[in-house]
Amino acid sequence: MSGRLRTGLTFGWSSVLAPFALRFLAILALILCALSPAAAQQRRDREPNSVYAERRSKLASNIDGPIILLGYTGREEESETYIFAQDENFYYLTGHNEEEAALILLPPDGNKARDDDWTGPRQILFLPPKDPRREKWNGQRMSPSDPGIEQRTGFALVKPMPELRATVEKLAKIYPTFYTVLPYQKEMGGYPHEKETEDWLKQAAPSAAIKDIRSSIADLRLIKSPTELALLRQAIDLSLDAQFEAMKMMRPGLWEYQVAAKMVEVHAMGGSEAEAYAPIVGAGPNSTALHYDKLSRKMEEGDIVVMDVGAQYSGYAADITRTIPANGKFTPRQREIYEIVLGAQNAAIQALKPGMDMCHKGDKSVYKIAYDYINTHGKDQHGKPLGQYFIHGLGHSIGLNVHDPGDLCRPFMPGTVLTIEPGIYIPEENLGVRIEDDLLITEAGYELLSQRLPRSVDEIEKIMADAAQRRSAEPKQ
Ligand SMILES: [Mn+2]
Repeated sequence: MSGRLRTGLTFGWSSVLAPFALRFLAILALILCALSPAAAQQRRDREPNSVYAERRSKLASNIDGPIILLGYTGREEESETYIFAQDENFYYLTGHNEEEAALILLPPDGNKARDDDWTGPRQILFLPPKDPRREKWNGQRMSPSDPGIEQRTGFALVKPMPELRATVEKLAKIYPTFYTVLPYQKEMGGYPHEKETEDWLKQAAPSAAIKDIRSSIADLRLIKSPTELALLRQAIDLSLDAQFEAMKMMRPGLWEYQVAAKMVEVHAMGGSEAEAYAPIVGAGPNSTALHYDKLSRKMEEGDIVVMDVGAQYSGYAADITRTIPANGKFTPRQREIYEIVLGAQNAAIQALKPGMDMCHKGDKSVYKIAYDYINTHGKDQHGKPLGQYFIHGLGHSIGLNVHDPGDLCRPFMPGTVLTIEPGIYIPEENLGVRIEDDLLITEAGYELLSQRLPRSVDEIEKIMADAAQRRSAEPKQ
């Protein structure tokens, strides 16, 4: 989008600027590019420092060696439009969203293998030294020499990045085991960032065994804190606002990208820093492609439109889908399929409570409840049951990632936030329907966080009809 914007600006300026000035601007842009590969955008909000500190203590409480984590550098991507977003696990433990940082967490004093003279703080944050030249381009960054940096970051000790290596070398003389987030796709070599961290650690502490801390962090991330929940509610609220706007504007003749653009605008104007994922607006045949993101079709009379679009707010992702008719009125067949998906969603939602799961088998599975509902209601054009057209899982955790880490077969626990999103996709009928809502598991059962956005055929048709009436009453431009 900003690529297009930039082109527009250049055209506008070319009429008033002499060519040499344009060349100067181009060179300036190149310099800018080289100096600031990524923009760091301040998140609107974050949790209190005490919450991050508590998480760190919990994580370090039952291990026998230091945890070393490196944040992203901001050089993960060279595109000019890239907006820096911290590595999720690093962010989860620090709330720190700036380039180049590292974290050392030491286990409680009693857990060390050898006696030593380590008497300093057991949670250390490393930040880049102050660089006034770079700050002229990128704005202020936190640095270890800032007055009050400890209170600001919530760490008892903040050291300059260049001291990280010596600190790790010193710790390697005390602890035989180190922990970090190891690459988990072993066969593919893992993500570059995690592989780089592992390689760096192997060099800095060659004698140490390196163990994976990923699943322990994932376990913590599964249960949301009250402040995380508040951020998730904001992301969900903005996403619901956007869905309402999409329902109101929807009509044949619009392009998929226009609907997506309106939804992104609603998110951004409401304070969302980024989309939780690439917007999916798929009409007609595109409704049957699960992650359709080309957005290139002009909506036609009779099209059904799947809109799977979610905002991110202060790092937290919503994930909401509604499926509506382009012209405001479901056909009988669209309505039939829609109501089967809705019935399956309601059946699964009503069964949500601690102890149930989303496994594909077993008698605690809400996936099975949704699947069985779909498979025993309605038929395809050949008289076959519809289960074969429900081709994805029933849902997933959301949080810092739209697909937050979490084992689907693990029993639900209070504090988990997840999606319930059954779907039926019949390509030969150009008919795809998905309905996706976000829910919190509570002690008593669940809370439907996206309650405010209607799901029934009648309510959707009413919203669309009212909006169409208002549109026709407006004076034509
Ligand atoms: Mn989803």
